Amino acid sequence: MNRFLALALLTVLAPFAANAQAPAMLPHADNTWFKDAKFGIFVHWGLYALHSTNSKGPYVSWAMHDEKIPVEIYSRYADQFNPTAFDADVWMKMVRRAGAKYLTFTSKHHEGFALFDSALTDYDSMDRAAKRDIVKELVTAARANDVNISFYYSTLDWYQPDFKANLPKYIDEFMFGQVRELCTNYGPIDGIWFDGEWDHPAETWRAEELVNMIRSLQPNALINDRLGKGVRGVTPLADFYTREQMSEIGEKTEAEEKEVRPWEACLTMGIAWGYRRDDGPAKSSTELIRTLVDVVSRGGNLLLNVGPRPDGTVPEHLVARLNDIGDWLMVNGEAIYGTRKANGITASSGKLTAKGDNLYVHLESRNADTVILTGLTRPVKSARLLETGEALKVDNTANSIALPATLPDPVVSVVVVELGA
Ligand code: FHN
Repeated sequence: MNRFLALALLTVLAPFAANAQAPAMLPHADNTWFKDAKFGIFVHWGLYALHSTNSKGPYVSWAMHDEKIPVEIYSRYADQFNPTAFDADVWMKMVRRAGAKYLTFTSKHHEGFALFDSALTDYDSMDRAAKRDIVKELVTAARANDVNISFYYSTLDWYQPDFKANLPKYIDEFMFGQVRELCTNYGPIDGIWFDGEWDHPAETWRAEELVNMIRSLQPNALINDRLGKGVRGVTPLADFYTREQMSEIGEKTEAEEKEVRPWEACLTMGIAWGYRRDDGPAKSSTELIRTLVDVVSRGGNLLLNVGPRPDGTVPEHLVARLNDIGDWLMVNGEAIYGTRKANGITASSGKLTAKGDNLYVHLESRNADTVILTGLTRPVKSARLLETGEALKVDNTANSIALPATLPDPVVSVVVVELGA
């Protein structure tokens, strides 16, 4: 074949050859349940809970790294981790009592210890002291309590020798293998929450193949954006974007403004993600409820973290805060669940959510006699306090709503504004 013809064929066929290599990306999962749920509970639990008794670092789940504990020493915790008081049903009832709709659980954190029965290692909760498949117990309890469940999985692994010695082999055999186990052995799941991605680009992690594998095994599972260095909040592979702690939650991003993807803010109540005996003063229930309202008003979800003790119990001061949030949601959940951003509309005070014909004005305090709405394209039909049902006077010329002398809830009071045709 002469060179000219070969070149011509190559030019014509090259795009097809390239496509033949790149796997056709499977469709994104339906994210409606996630956008409606608004509030989830994050649980960080692993061997680091045991180490917390003498950890000095702010991130106890990083103790092995920060305190330079040799693997052979740290891994001894696997033969001490025996959570006799762990009851998955108690956790799920805690989730529901908080008014949360889903739980995201650390199936394996950076320490490398799997809280599920993995055929790829005996460094897991089934093969060591606990002799339990924690993930399996949580999935069973989640289904029994109508709680959606996602698995956090750290691609970073301080235990597996190949992570340092032969990363491609670790990725191909161990990481892909364990994610496949999580997507195969526990029935339908609602999400995979990757973490620990920051040292390597998405190509190194083979992110497209990984996402495709998950979608082929779990078509309804939502996948987050921690798929490679620098792709958080931008990768089109993800079903939702993540933010972390108050510093990131405060940032308004273009992706948020343009609603490119749903987003989720994960937050600790104290300092550490995992259990830490001296975790310092936890955020108040008021701050947590107001953070939930802020995040939801901007189109996001709040994933609020607890770090259970080594025995499987959750510190009481954290449960108390979850119950306070649940109490507030019992009264005001209509203004949170299933809502969306009130695009194009602003209120003279408070934060807005929208659902159907209603706008919800979330007021932390009463700093004026009225609330004025701008950007409305429909007239205000009526207004009332959500908690008490008290009708509020409406001025349709000014699109203003008169507030009562005192608001019912010192944390956040909600005004329901019904819009006319
Ligand atoms: O290093 C982890 C940390 O322990 C925790 O799991 C958070 C939760 O998003 N993620 C990493 C820090 O960004």
